[in-house]
Amino acid sequence: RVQVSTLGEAMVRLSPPAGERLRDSGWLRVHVGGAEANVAVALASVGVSARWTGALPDSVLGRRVADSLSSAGVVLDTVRWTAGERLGLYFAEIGSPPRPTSVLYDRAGTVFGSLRADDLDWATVCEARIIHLTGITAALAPGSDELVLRAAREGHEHGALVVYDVNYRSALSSPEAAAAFAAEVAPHVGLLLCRAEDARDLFGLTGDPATLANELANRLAVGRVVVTAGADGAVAHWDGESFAAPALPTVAVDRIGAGDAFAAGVLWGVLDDSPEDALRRGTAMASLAMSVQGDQCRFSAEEVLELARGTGREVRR
Ligand code: KDG
Repeated sequence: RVQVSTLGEAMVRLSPPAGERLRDSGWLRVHVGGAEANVAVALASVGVSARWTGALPDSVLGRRVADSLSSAGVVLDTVRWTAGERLGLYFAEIGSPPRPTSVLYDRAGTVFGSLRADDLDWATVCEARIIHLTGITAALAPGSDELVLRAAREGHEHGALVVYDVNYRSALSSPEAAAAFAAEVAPHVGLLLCRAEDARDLFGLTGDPATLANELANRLAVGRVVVTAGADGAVAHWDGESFAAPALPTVAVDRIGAGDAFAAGVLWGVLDDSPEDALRRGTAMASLAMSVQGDQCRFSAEEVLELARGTGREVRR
């Protein structure tokens, strides 16, 4: 049994070198991404056992994704391998002020989009303390919403804590559809993660992050809600109590995947039953993730905890 089980689409990301634009760069660097896979990699890197479930084409690209995840220690025993289908791709131009990061998806008709609930062995997928799901997966293709709902229901029935990260992507669905799906999955969810801007744009809520967390908990009837507010840190509404942690300073080299690193830190704290550690580890992992290129956060527990504790001492290796 692993500690955390995640389900979602993994993709290859292609991005020009820092300081170059997609429209005219001659080089594209390859990274592996996918929100749920990123969470699994970040957890495995700190020593928390993690499984990623998804679908991969039986091709050099599918194997490249699998190699990248398994090199971090992620368990891949439930992955569905299929011949002749395509892997999702995306192109990312990493911004640098004043130029924002921009993303272009090429993920229509991918192998993950044809994955259906009956293709998976739910007893194995749910053999975990936590099942981590996101709104990205639900919005991928017709039928993907059913897959996420089934995962949440199965996870709940198998006694796992179901974590749902709203993780809204405007390229995949409307705010109304994302809010409606969050309400549909909520009865199975024990911990909801949501960006402050998504709480405002999807659910029409107002106020500071702590108010947003309380309102979301009431609206969706979920006992634990964590709201992230970028440079303003993160807050939690946790079984009726409130907690907060500031964002840690970072030089953002690449912001993609920071939210997944945050989610991994939160899950790690949840496993230790500590909302304070959840927020501190989450903000530490988000800031570390932003300091390196690529979607995945591959820092050791020692590196994360050192930052989370604020010792700030120089590490000599
Ligand atoms: O959070 C990072 C993800 O956005 C990235 O890895 C790609 O899963 C992805 C997505 O759907 O945007």
